[in-house]
Formats: sequence, structure tokens, C-alpha cells
Amino acid sequence: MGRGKNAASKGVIMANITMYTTAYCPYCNNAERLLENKGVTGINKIRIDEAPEKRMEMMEKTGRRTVPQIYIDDQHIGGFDDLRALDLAGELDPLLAAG
Ligand SMILES: N[C@@H](CCC(=O)N[C@@H](CS)C(=O)NCC(=O)O)C(=O)O
Repeated sequence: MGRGKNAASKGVIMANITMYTTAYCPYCNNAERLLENKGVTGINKIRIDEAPEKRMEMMEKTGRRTVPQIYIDDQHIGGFDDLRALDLAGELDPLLAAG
């Protein structure tokens, strides 16, 4: 069983994931990979490089200017580092399963 194959990847993912992102963004790719390893499909990506108003929206909503900014349902998680920390703390799987 590969790395990242854990409880969430075996269960049903109920949560909706939204990710503010850009075309070239290694941290976004890392976040996407982590989530996909959990079994997440169909991430709702908001490309802030294509839509300046979405960049403003992201900054206003999150108080941050870097991508990715990740939401699990209505909960703001933060960037890739935050997502990873949540996973290491064992708190990501329940969030993904909750929906
Ligand atoms: N610690 C952040 C780093 C995110 C980051 O540096 N993202 C880059 C793109 S991959 C970015 O937004 N750079 C633009 C900037 O720093 O203003 C995370 O883990 O998400």
C-alpha cells in the first residue's frame, strides 16, 4: 500500500474541496497530489492568474496572498503546509470524510 493510502482513501470522500490556484504552482501540485492520494477527485479549482477578481476575492476571504488556498467545504485550511500539518496531526481524514 503506497504512501498516503490511509483511512480517507479507503472511505468515501464526502467533502467538497475548493482550491485557489495558478497555472505554475508547485505548492498547488503538492496539495493536489496529497488530496488525490486520499481519494479526492474533482477539486474545484479557481485560477486566480486567469481572473484578477478571484485573486482579490481570495485575499479578502483568506487574508493571504499565496496559492494554494484550500477550502474543505466552508472551512479555510490555508496552503499546502497547513494541509500537510493537518494530515500529520490526523485531522485531515475526518474532515474529508465529513462532507
Ligand atoms: N507556505 C505556502 C507557500 C505557498 C507559495 O509560496 N506559493 C507560491 C506559488 S507555488 C506563491 O503563491 N508565490 C507568490 C508569492 O509568494 O507572492 C504553502 O505551503 O502553501
